[in-house]
Amino acid sequence: MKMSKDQTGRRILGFAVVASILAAAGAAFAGTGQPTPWEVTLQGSASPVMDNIIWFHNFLFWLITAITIFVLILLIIVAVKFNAKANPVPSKTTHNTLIEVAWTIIPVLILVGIAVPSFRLLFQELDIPKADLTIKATGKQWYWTYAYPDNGKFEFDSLLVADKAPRLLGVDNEVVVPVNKVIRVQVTGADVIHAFAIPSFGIKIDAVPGRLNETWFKATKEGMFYGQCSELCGKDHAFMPIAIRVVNDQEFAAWVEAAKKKFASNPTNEFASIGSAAR
Ligand SMILES: [Cu+2]
Repeated sequence: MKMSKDQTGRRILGFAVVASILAAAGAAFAGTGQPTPWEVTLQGSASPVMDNIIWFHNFLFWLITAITIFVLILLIIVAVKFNAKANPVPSKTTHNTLIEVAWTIIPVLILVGIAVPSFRLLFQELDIPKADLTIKATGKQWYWTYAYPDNGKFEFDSLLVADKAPRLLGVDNEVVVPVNKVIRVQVTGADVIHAFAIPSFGIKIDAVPGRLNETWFKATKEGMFYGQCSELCGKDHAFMPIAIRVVNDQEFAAWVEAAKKKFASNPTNEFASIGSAAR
């Protein structure tokens, strides 16, 4: 008996230690806009939505941990106290009203407790605030095309550059957006279904041909943030990264002016050609 109690204690301690190490490791490696070696949890947040996704993830993690430990303790008690050797004459008890009411009500309360922040997060993701800037991302086999419909209507392709860091995430033309501004992202597909995803901003939305999907993010930190196409879309699915550079307002304005000139002659630029025809 004594040995078993020690074992139980040690098991619970072991579980708690592993859980704390995982949480600590997650905290230690968080904070970059790209995957890092030995990363064991979500990428660091750089948007209000991702802040809440991480909060919700941690909330569920500890809730699940508590429930799992509780069930483990019950199982251990049953196995130790009520095995045939320790308890040769079993009790004939069949019902206990208090326990039956409790094991119905408590799980319901737990589910309601999960549902409230879950729905709050869902509404935050889907209810797009008034946008400061709109960008349009079109998934193609196998690269992305970006347009800035309210900043000179230029358009450009963004392709993987094989030897550019970070590996498999570096591109020739990065998306540039201003910091602390609500960016509405319109997403569509030109050929097959792709998906536009940036972990640090907490967004992932399908790029479906013939359909215009919308999502949004507000980058709260300057720097580079990376994502990848997240829908199996063909042989180079793994080689169409998304690279977003978040800059301050002045840098963004300067970039827009430079981009208007740089991409003016882009043959794929339908907006520009419409604009020049009108002129
Ligand atoms: Cu794709």
